[in-house]
Amino acid sequence: MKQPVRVAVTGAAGQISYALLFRIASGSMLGQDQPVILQLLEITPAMGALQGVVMELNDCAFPLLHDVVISDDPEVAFKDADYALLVGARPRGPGMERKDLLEANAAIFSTQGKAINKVASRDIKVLVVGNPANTNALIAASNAPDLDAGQFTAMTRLDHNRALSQLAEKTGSHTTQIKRMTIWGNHSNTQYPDISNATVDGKAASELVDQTWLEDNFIPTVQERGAAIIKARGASSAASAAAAAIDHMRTWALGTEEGDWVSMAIPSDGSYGIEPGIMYSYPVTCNDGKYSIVEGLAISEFSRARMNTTEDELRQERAAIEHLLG
Ligand code: NAX
Repeated sequence: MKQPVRVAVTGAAGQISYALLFRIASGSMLGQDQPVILQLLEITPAMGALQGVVMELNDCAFPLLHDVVISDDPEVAFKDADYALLVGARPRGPGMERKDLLEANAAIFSTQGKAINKVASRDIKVLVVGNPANTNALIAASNAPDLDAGQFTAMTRLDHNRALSQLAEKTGSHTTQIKRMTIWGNHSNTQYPDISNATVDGKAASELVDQTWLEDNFIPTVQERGAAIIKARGASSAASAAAAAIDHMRTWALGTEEGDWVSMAIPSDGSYGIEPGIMYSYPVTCNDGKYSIVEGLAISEFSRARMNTTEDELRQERAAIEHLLG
C-alpha cells in the first residue's frame, strides 16, 4: 500500500462536497491502492455542519481514509496538500452584479492562492470548481508565485461529460464509444462544445449528425445544461459536478486513455491563437501526472468564431479583477 496523500477540499459542507468527499475517500479519485487524508476547509458558520459530514465519513469506515482534518483556516487546510479541490465560492446574491460576484470571489481565491503558495506541497495539483471557475483559478494561480501557474486548473469536465451524453443519446451509442470531444474556453454559456474531431465507434461524429442539430440543439443544450438542471431540480448540479471533479483529478493523476483526450481549463500558452493571461479550456492528454495540449487540430471558421467569443468573455472577466491579480 502507498503512503497516504493529502487532499484538501474547500466548501466541504456544501452540496457538491456532500457527493464528492465520499467518493474521494472510497478511492474513486486516486485508485484503490491510494490511501488519503482529507483536509476540509469551511467558513466559520459552517463548521457545525461540517462536523456532521465528518461523522458520516467516519461512519463509512472507508479502508482508504486515514484521517480527516477540518478547519476554517486555509493555512491548516492546505498544509502539505498534494491535491486541492476548491469548491467553495460566493454564490450570486439578490441584486448582485457580475462584477461584484467576480470581486467577492477574487477575495476568496486570492487568500486561498496565497495559503497554497505558503504551505502546500510544491507538487500540488489544484482544481477550481467554484464559479466563476476559470477566473477564480487565474486569481489563485497569480497569488501563488512560487508554484507553476500550470498547477492550477479549472473544471470544464462536467461540460465535457454533458457533451458526451448528448452526442451518445443522439447517435444511439454509449458515451464510452465517443472519443475526442472538446470543450473550448470558459465554464459558462459562452463555452464551445466542439465535435469536429470527435468519433463515435470510430466514425466521424460530424458525419452522423447534421449541422442544424449541432447549432440549434447540441451546442445550446450543453451551454445551458446548468440552468436546465436548476429549473428541474430546484438546486444546481451537485452529484454530476462531483463526478466530473473526480474524473478531472483522476485523469490528471493517472492519465488519459490511448487515442482519447479530455477537456481542462488551464493557463493559455498561445496555442490555437488564444492569447496568454487567461484560463482557457483546451483538449489535453495526461501522462505521468502532467497534461499537454493536443496541438495541430484544424480549426474551421465556425469553430474559430465560437472560440473567440468565449475567449473575449474570459478577457472581460480578467479585466474586471485585474487590479486584484497577485
Ligand atoms: P453550496 O452553496 O452548497 O456550497 C458551497 C460551500 O462553500 C458552502 O458550504 C460555503 O459555506 C462554502 N464556502 C463559501 N466560501 C468559502 C470560503 N471562503 N472557504 C471555504 N468554504 C467556503 O454550493 P455547491 O452547490 O456545492 O457549489 C459550489 C460551487 O461550484 C459554486 O460556486 C457553483 O457555482 C460551482 N459549480 C461549478 C461547476 C463547474 O462545472 N465548474 C458545476 C457545478 C456548480 O455550479
